[in-house]
Amino acid sequence: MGPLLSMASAIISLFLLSCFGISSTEAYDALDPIGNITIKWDIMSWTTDGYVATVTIHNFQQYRHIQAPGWQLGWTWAKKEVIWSMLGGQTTEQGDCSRFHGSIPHCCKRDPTIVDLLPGTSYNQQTANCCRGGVLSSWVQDPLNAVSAFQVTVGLAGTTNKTVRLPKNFTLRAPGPGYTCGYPKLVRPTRFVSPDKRRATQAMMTWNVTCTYSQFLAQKTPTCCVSLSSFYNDTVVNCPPCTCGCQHKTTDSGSCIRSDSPHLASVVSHRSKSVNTPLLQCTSHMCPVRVHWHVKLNYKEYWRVKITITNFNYRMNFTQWNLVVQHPNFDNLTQIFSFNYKPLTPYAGLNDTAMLWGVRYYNDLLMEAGPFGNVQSELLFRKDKSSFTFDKGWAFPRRIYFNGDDCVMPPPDAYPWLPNSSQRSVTSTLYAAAMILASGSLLWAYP
Ligand SMILES: *[C@@H]1O[C@H](CO)[C@@H](O)[C@H](O)[C@H]1NC(C)=O
Ligand SMILES: *[C@@H]1O[C@H](CO)[C@@H](O)[C@H](O)[C@H]1NC(C)=O
Ligand SMILES: *[C@@H]1O[C@H](CO)[C@@H](O)[C@H](O)[C@H]1NC(C)=O
Ligand SMILES: *[C@@H]1O[C@H](CO)[C@@H](O)[C@H](O)[C@H]1NC(C)=O
Ligand SMILES: *[C@@H]1O[C@H](CO)[C@@H](O)[C@H](O)[C@H]1NC(C)=O
Ligand SMILES: *[C@@H]1O[C@H](CO)[C@@H](O)[C@H](O)[C@H]1NC(C)=O
Ligand SMILES: *[C@@H]1O[C@H](CO)[C@@H](O)[C@H](O)[C@H]1NC(C)=O
Ligand SMILES: *[C@@H]1O[C@H](CO)[C@@H](O)[C@H](O)[C@H]1NC(C)=O
Ligand SMILES: CC(=O)N[C@H]1CO[C@H](CO)[C@@H](O)[C@@H]1O
Repeated sequence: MGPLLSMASAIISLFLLSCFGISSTEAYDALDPIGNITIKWDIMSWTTDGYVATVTIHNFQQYRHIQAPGWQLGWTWAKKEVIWSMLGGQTTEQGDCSRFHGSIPHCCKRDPTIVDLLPGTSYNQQTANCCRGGVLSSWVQDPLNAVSAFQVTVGLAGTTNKTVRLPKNFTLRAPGPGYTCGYPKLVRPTRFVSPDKRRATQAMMTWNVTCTYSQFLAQKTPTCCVSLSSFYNDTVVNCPPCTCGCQHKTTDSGSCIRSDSPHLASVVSHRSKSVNTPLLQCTSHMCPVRVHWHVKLNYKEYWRVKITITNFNYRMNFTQWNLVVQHPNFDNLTQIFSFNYKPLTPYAGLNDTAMLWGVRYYNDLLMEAGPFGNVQSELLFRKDKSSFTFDKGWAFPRRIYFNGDDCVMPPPDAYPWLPNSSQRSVTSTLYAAAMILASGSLLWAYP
């Protein structure tokens, strides 16, 4: 069964490559082909030695978000510009301002790094869309919070649209690597329409910078894996061993703690170490996150899947997590329980990909490892007689992303089999059919 699946995906990739002329080394995501983060600079007014600009970060990515501790934006000034003051954001370092007397700039570095302010910042330090600790929601989950903004007052800069030099070398960290930003491009000055729509103003000058994400740049090791099971076979196919690392090492990278360890409570509550170093529960795969796909029930017209996402990191809560799942039956998804759902249709006519995420205040927080460190949902699919089968691993997902990162699947030849599907004999096929019918009729009796 394995070769068929991988052949199909190879053919699809080839098709995408030839149709869209994409090289696989580029930062390109087939499921979100135009996804990007756009940084827009609007010069709102001129000052005696520079300008005041509003910088807006729009997350146009369907499912990739930036969670705490938030984004970090950097650039290199073209000349000797300084930042006199900021609202709604701050630079991480002031740099050397020793040449200034009297008023001291907020930042004198040639390559400043900006971070968002924290929630609860006093009103006189705020701007619209600031002060969320650098958290940017994904476009699909929460477009209102997919934007972040701050204001900079720039000095020793040009004071007309002919003399301003655009900053160079934009960098966006989330806060780790992964994003690559292009050159700033002058665009038509932004128009701002007043809330009552009776007056429009416009920026003096506007430029855009587009940043795209590449998982390849972001990290070397995977962070998520997929395990599989089904009602028709007792075997639970676990994540491949050592998917995200191997335990047993004494080094920090392979360290983990057993969930039954007597020291667990004290190690977990001991938070003196950087909050960002994961503390993993020991597993054979050592992934911080596992997605389990269980083919649960078979009805006459429908079939049912249970998805469980488990967090194995004792030091991480995932807020606003999301899942992207590819399976050919998503075009006939009938019902989904306790998760939000939106079809992703990157290509016209292809409706096999779904984005799933938690329900606000119910399960949008995937808690740290432990008894509450999981979220689950069930999906009900309507069978399309022309394609539906439990054979050849068809009922399992083709691809899963957690928070935009690819989850490693078990090899297709390890998928749970239909009983005796290896021997293509009439009896085994009949047996399989009978078993499926039997379970179907049983389930119909279920209320
Ligand atoms: C960035 O995303 C926006 C919104 O989807 C899209 O209009 C724009 O063309 C994208 N930019 C690039 C350079 O892909
Ligand atoms: C510049 O970015 C804004 C959003 O930040 C977008 O609405 C606008 O279309 C972009 N302009 C161009 C020419 O890409
Ligand atoms: C600069 O301003 C002039 C008019 O004041 C305008 O014609 C020109 O398009 C502007 N250039 C840019 C890059 O915005
Ligand atoms: C661009 O920024 C990166 C990282 O901040 C730095 O390593 C690189 O030297 C910079 N390039 C230029 C031309 O300033
Ligand atoms: C996760 O959230 C819970 C409840 O809000 C909190 O008690 C716990 O300290 C958080 N854990 C981490 C690692 O932030
Ligand atoms: C994709 O399938 C879902 C579930 O059947 C349906 O609700 C949605 O309208 C479809 N979308 C498109 C673009 O066909
Ligand atoms: C499944 O969805 C496709 C495309 O939306 C539709 O043509 C087909 O009739 C559906 N099948 C069933 C059994 O509902
Ligand atoms: C269940 O699937 C496994 C492959 O994961 C296979 O080795 C085993 O024989 C199957 N069990 C039955 C009863 O078919
Ligand atoms: C249920 C069933 O038919 N099981 C058979 C599967 O095939 C093996 C031999 O490969 C038989 O021993 C089982 O009885």
